[in-house]
Amino acid sequence: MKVESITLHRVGMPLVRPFETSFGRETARDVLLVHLVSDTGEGWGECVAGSSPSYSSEYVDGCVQVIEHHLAPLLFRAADVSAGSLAALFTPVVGHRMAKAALEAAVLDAELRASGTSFARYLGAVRTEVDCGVSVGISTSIDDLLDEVQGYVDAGYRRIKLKIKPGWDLEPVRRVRERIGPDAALQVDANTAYSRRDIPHLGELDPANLLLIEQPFDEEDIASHVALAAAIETPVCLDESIVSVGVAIDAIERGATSIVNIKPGRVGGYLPAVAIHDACVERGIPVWCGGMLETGIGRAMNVALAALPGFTLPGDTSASDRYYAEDLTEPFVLVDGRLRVPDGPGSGVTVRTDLVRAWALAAPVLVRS
Ligand code: NPQ
Ligand code: MG
Repeated sequence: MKVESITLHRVGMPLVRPFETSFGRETARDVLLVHLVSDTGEGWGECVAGSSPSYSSEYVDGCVQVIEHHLAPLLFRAADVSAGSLAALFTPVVGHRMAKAALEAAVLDAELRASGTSFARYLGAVRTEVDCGVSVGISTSIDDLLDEVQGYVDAGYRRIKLKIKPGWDLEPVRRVRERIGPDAALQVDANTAYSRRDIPHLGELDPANLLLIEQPFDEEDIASHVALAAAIETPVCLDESIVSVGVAIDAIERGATSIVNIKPGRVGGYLPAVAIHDACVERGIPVWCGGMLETGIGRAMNVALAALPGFTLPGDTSASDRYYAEDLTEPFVLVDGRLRVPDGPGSGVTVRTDLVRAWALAAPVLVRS
């Protein structure tokens, strides 16, 4: 395709309840959308960066800058753009994977809509529905946490993930385990809040019989995760650290991670995400699809990815109403703890452009050649 224009929309999505992690508390999702127009049709992509550089170094204003001034010009200059050509086309720009992934999603959506192919089919999905888990934020009290968890259990979620940090770990985990029973799937996510000297403390989570502990240490500190994995029973799972297929293989081979969280935004797109999936399957490493509080646009694509054969653990691909009272697309609804994989062309969902306009935080940025 020939890319004709890219419009960047910044939308403020109110959250149904504040979401607190070890790195901060969010009451609204400040989301960047990419609307791409080409000679063969249009596509939408969602950028997973947050408004501040706290989950990773990327953030919305930075993504707008790098897309407008560095990535979009590469797209406009290319005679023929396809999703498969983007890795090579974007090599002049180092890093900025979330910005690249948002453009890749829009290119893929346009390409697949034009050929009448779904994301699921294109990526290699083998399921028509996916098991869903839910990520539960740090709460104001253990009683409030137990109430929130009970609500998700009642809604049918097949796995609970608790956000933890120093001072909010052993006791909340113990109480939630007691509430949901010994066989319920439970895991924790620290978002890098601990350091190597906390290894003995993290070992005290072992009796909770967790599926995994996600990213306790710094993104760049693979060695401490190796040490933790050797010291405790709970499987270690990396999230923030896994930025490429190379890092994934390195972390697996060093024994830093025995399960991998795959987020397309973090790794530069759906094609790199599939490459990591394939590398993990080859090495017998289970994967699951992470979440970044996506609207229906990113959620639709994530659900398609989560239908690949190596995604054997429930993901953070929750229903729309976990985060939003009203979604930017038709809502994703949990049925028996699962979401249906969209099968229409492209992402298979329709963007509600009236809401994109109504909830805009800034004037759209139109970029063209
Ligand atoms: C994680 N997600 O697995 C992330 C962290 C996260 C569902 O737990 C704005 C932008 C808010 C990015 C909140 C879940 C965010 C964000 C949480 C990422 O580590
Ligand atoms: Mg995480």
